Amino acid sequence: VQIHYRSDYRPYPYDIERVHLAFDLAPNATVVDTTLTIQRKTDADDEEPLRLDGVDLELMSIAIDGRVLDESEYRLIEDGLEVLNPPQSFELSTKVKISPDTNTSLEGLYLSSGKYCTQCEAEGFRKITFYPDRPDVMSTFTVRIEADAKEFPHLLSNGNRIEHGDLEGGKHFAVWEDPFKKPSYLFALCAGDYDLLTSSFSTMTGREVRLEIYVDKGKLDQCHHAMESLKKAMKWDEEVFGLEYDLDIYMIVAVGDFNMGAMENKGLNIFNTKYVLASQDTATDTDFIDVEAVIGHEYFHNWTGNRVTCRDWFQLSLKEGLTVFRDQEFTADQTDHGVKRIEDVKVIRSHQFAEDAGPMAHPIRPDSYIEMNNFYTVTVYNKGAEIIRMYQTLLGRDGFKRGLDVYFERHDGEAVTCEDFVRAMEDGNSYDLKQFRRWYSQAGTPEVEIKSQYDGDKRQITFTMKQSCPPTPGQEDKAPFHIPIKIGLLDDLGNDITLKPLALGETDARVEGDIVHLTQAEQSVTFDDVPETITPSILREFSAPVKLKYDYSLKELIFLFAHDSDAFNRWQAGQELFSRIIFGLCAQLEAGEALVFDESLVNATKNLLDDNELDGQFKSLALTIPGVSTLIEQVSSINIDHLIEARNFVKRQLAEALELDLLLHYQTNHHVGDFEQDKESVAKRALAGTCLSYLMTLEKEDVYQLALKQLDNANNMTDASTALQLIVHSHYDDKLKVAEEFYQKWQNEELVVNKWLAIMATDPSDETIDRIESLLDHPSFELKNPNKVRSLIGAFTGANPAQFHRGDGRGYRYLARQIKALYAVNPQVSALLTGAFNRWRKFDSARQVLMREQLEDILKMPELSKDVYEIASKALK
Ligand code: BAL
Ligand code: ZN
Repeated sequence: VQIHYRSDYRPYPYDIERVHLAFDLAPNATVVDTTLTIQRKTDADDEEPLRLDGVDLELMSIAIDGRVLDESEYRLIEDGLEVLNPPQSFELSTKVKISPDTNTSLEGLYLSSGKYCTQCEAEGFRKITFYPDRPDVMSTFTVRIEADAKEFPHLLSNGNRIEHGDLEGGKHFAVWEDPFKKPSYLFALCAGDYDLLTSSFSTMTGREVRLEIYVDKGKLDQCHHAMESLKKAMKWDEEVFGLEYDLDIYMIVAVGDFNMGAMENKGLNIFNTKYVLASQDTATDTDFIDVEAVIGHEYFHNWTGNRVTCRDWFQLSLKEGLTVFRDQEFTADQTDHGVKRIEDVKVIRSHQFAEDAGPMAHPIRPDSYIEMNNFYTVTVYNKGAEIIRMYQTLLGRDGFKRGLDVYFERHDGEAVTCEDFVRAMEDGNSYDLKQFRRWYSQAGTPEVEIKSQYDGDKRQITFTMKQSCPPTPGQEDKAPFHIPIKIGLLDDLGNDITLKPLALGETDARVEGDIVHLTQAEQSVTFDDVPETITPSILREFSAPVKLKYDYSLKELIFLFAHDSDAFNRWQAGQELFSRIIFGLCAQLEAGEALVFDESLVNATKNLLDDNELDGQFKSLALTIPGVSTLIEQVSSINIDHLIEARNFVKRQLAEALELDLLLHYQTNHHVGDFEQDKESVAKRALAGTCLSYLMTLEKEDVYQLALKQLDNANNMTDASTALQLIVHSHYDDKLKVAEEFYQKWQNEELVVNKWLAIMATDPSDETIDRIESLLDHPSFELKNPNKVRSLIGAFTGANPAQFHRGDGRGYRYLARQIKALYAVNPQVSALLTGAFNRWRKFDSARQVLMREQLEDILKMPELSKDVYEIASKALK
């Protein structure tokens, strides 16, 4: 296998000035005619052949300036083609044949439900034609598409349609021209018979932009939310960052078979249906927010990704970290900043911390890869967004904006590096980010240990802070990071006191406002004029992606849970209470003792429930016990059986102690009647669902009846799917009958069926594996469809710890069988599944053996895809 290294970067020796593509679409024999206008760069070696990438292409002809090449003038190489001794400046024409119908990888050009679509990021364009398929080669594209007029009335590509017309034999054509230079990964083509929703947006300079959303026939009524979201995103980017859209048309096409969530192709976004379609009946409140976020994300890429793109794929976080940060801010502005921050940090702590501590750990700017598709990770995306957020923390909102202005002024139309971004931030603010750059080069989650000491005579509190970062593959020792720690001090009434930092000596950390700058391995900071009863609130807003260790007393946690003005830390205090109690119970189980419940949670939870000032969404989050995957990352090794038992015990004990309160809050928040989707109604549904989920642990008939009633009477998918999940995951006798009725009702709504699959797969009961074995042959399932694989198999491995980690290894064997069935069909998605084994070293030795065996077995498979090979082999290293 070939390993690609960041340090190997060399500029491409040729400029591709223009690209002309002509597609004659046919399922098994699409012909792609390509003409490239090529100029060797002045500093390039003229002996060097012209190398083009190409995979699964059947070359039909090749010519230079109209003269057909003979076989001595070019050669086909592995995954490409070389033209030997090309002239200085020339037109290269190639004609290739491809087969979209048999392309199950969903990279390149493929058919989805009888419609053509493309996915070119990262390296899919090479499956369409021979081309330097790398992001630093930018060119202007003209695309001609020809197909049967009846079957494919819409023929779409990037930019503006400049020509169209009918052809003989019932065919028609369209020609598209994209005036903006772009790399091949932003190329897109769609052809099919869609329903179309149109609208328009008037930009800040008064230009009218036509907006179009193309979906499968019959789904038009599910596109209105996506359209409104697009308009909101366009407006938001103008208002917050002064960024305006640049073409006259913006198109979105929704497809059911898609590896990613969506793709930001210039002027022609292609979306997974999951992030376009939403209606009250079929989509949950979370789905509505996700659609808005992903529509925003892809739209924001137009500037952060398309206008300024990446030099090479090691720089992926340049566009993804930045664009995730932008979509997070967008959602926060549409919903609630505190709640959104909590949701985002949950992803970091459950998934990204796990990646950082496992065999695939990599810096947000990786140094090497075997398969680039394996690096569309929570580290590159979400930790990347945390790094961008820290610029805003360090430089302030205005400073961050100044840095971005410099970035766009300097690099519009260019393919650049993370280093270029850091420099723009530095130059826009005269701020030294030398040490901050380590966030780009060092992998792993830093640990910050803080101790406090109060001096009653001086009325001063001193914090000593130590940072360290565990070794990660290829990186034994880490240098200290620049870590901004947002801090608050609460007086005995829970009010924030004014911070008065003292500059005492060399080892003191710099403080600006409420940000302490931890830059050395060990530093301290002292605050003056502090009453003895102070409670510190550290790492507010999760101001840096680190693990904080501070020895809070139980009393302090309860106090913060009740009073912290920082929503994130208020929630965090509750989460820490839960964690402590759960790990305490694990210790009791380890010692063979009977479980004793710590009552300290009961009052704290009751007070939270009864707090009328608090938002229901926040309450719901605060009442949710940390998930198993988050808890696992808090300790070095885990007895999974004990962990699950302890976690369930806490939930049930709380439900018993607070039964009447939970019931009351369920009843006051669960709403029957007209459906509303304002913030308050969404919050009420969330809180009602959480209360009901506690009550269900009591296994009482009247609670089962409540859930059944909620399901039967639901006029929205949030209430329906919450109730269904609670019933299916319970011991209710007729749960399978209920599940079957739900399926029958929704069998023609693919996205709802996918929810049903996930609910079936995450049932913690012992029969689940039998059921999900047979679901593989159920009409609702299709191995070729990534959404279905993620719903059934992905949900099982990621959200059913009790059954995936069964002691008899059946969960592991189930997963391995699916990986083996899938790697040749869809390498990208099977690699994603393989990642579920990444944390195998955390478990007890018996499970370690069971998981290792499966990984070893997978590696023995013939012609294993390099995607899966990379994940499995690194896991075993
Ligand atoms: N660029 C791949 C999909 C996304 O991050 O928007
Ligand atoms: Zn993106």
